[in-house]
Amino acid sequence: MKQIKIYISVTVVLLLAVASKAQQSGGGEANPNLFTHQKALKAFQDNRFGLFIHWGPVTLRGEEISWSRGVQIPKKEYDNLYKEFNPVLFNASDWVKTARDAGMKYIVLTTRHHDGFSLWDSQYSDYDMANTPYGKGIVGALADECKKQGIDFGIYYSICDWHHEDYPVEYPDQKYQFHTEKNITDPEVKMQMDRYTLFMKNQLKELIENYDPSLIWFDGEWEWAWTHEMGMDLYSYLRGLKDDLLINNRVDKGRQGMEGTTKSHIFAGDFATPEQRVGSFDDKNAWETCMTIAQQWAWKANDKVKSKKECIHTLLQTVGGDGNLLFNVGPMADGRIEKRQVERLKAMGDWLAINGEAVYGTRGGPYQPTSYMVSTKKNNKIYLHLLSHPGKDLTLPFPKSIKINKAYFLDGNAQVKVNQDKASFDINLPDSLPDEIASVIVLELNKPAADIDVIERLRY
Ligand code: JFZ
Repeated sequence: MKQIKIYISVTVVLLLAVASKAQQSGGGEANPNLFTHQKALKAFQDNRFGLFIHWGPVTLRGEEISWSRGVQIPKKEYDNLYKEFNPVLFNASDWVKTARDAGMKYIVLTTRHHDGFSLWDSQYSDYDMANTPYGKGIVGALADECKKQGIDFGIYYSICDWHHEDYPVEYPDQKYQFHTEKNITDPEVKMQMDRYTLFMKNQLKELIENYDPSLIWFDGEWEWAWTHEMGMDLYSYLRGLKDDLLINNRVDKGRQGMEGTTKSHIFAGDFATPEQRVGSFDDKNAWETCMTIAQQWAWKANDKVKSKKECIHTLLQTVGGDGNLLFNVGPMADGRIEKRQVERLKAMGDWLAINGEAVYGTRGGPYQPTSYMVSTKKNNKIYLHLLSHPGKDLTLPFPKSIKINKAYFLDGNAQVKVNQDKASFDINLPDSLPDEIASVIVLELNKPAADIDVIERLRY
């Protein structure tokens, strides 16, 4: 009997190990024992909402960061913009306050985008903030201010660098066309990439040691010069420097296009990165949608800002699908974030000030998101986020083994009447909801909501 018990518990432990491995790939196939740091991942997921910041000398022209180099702006002109970059109105505390007022819990800054310009004073590059008229880096000030105001700080770092002499792809121009013929087994390219990888590691070590980021957000991994082996190697190098770092899946080659999910767990990375779209419901693999508040990543004059409704619904569709939202602004060349964008973010923060309980620290589900309703859960509660009025009666499938003790609107606490039947419940809704953009109904249960399986869109 005792032996059987041991046998069973060993099997359970093994199954758990296999399950957790399947859940988070961490270091990829080259590092089978390097799992995602679970505590860091939980803190990241609990945050749910962060500010992405795309910024650099290109904002002087209002064109897209990196992609306009050699297209809208001649290359030589682009590469010299930093000599005019003097953001005298940059104020780290204002940026962090903007994020906090929006209800955001973390910030990710483009410390170096594909154009290769470093926003800090880097000892490994002269193409950096220290050599602008402004004369000093801005990453440290932002990192310090984040710490002060209780916001997690992350750094975006592009793997491709279309400016660096050792990086063998220069885009967009003809050299790029030429180099697509080549590959990294070419001895000359191999040597360049070895030097370039060392450069990246040096810069990343510098960033980690000086600014202590909680996450690194890679990008630009899709070009041929970057390989699966290099990705896994970089991942394990960074975890070696700081074990509780979180690293997105763009460190390696496993990303499926703009959908952003990881193809297979042979690839390194701690979370998936859908871009400019809300990711599909997934409560097994961590993910974070990145999206612009307007059209462009970097600042552009009169860029069309998303409506308040679009902004809030995007956040709720994301958390309802069990993901994070990294919402992007591009500050102006003088260092300020545009007033229209600050105001829009504040509107999100105002909604969260009332309804934040239904967002922070929750997980998506149990209901699969629909256009009019998403759901989140935490402890003994389910939160139904109504994105439009679903009609007089809201009827939803529900496990009969769980009892709904009480239901009420999070905004104002008005109780709503619930009739629970065998495998469903019915809520009688008032003619108008407390908030026309999104109203949250709390269901208090007699059991933890985490135990409820995902409820497919069967009857609603
Ligand atoms: C990438 C960046 O290029 C972009 O500037 C921004 O930083 C975003 C978060 O990440 O997005 C991409 C990457 C590749 C393509 C388009 C956008 N592409 O190949 O068309």
